[in-house]
Amino acid sequence: MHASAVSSALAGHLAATGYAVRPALYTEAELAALLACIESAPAASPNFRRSQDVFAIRNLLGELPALWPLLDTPALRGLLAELFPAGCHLTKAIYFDKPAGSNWLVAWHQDLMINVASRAEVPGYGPWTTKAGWVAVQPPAAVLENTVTVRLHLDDCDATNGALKVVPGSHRYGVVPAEDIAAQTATAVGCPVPAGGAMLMKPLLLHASHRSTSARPRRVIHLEFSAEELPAWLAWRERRAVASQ
Ligand SMILES: O=C(O)CCC(=O)C(=O)O
Repeated sequence: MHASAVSSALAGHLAATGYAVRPALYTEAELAALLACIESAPAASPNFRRSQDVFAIRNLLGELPALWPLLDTPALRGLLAELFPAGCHLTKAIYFDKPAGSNWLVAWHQDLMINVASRAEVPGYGPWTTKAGWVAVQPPAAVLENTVTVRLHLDDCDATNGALKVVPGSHRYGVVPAEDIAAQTATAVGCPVPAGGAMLMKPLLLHASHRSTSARPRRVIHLEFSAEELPAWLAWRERRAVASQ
């Protein structure tokens, strides 16, 4: 099939349903190198959060700069070129482990906030939150609509170890008031992803995950990419240029 046909198929599927699974984005050897890099992290900064139920590293590429050259493969570049033919940048990177038997469950929600360098009053931006020095704001829907989350799975993931559940098409509902979310979840589906594969997701897609009943971990590198530039006075907290193919 011609590359542009593949491109429009993936972008079209994502536009229609709000999510997609791309298996085998990284090879076993690439996964091993990513895991070795993460495991070598000194874990000394407040951006590391470790408990019995979750291990998370936020500002992942700031904490572990050696990870980006391992992530920035021709396969990732090809995927991003399909999703953003005119180019994009990375806006956020987090690592999450939902360890074996974890009780961490995530309630239904949309990803409404972006991290910015500092607060500035700009029409259309708000509400704001500040937590442990991190400033986040809800941008206009256009910013969220032009963002794709790539969740790279480092382990086989199914319903027993916390695969995301999503409501197909719900990214087209706009911002759903918290009290209306439960009524929208009857058509939810699970999203199993094999190790080395990625789940792609629009931030406005309703999603949730169960606690783990498995003996397997569920390690994920969560990367957000956007084609949107923020208005003057605002800057993405973790912005990183992404080379085109
Ligand atoms: O990884 C999960 O189980 C949930 C993560 C999530 O909901 C999010 O990143 O918004």
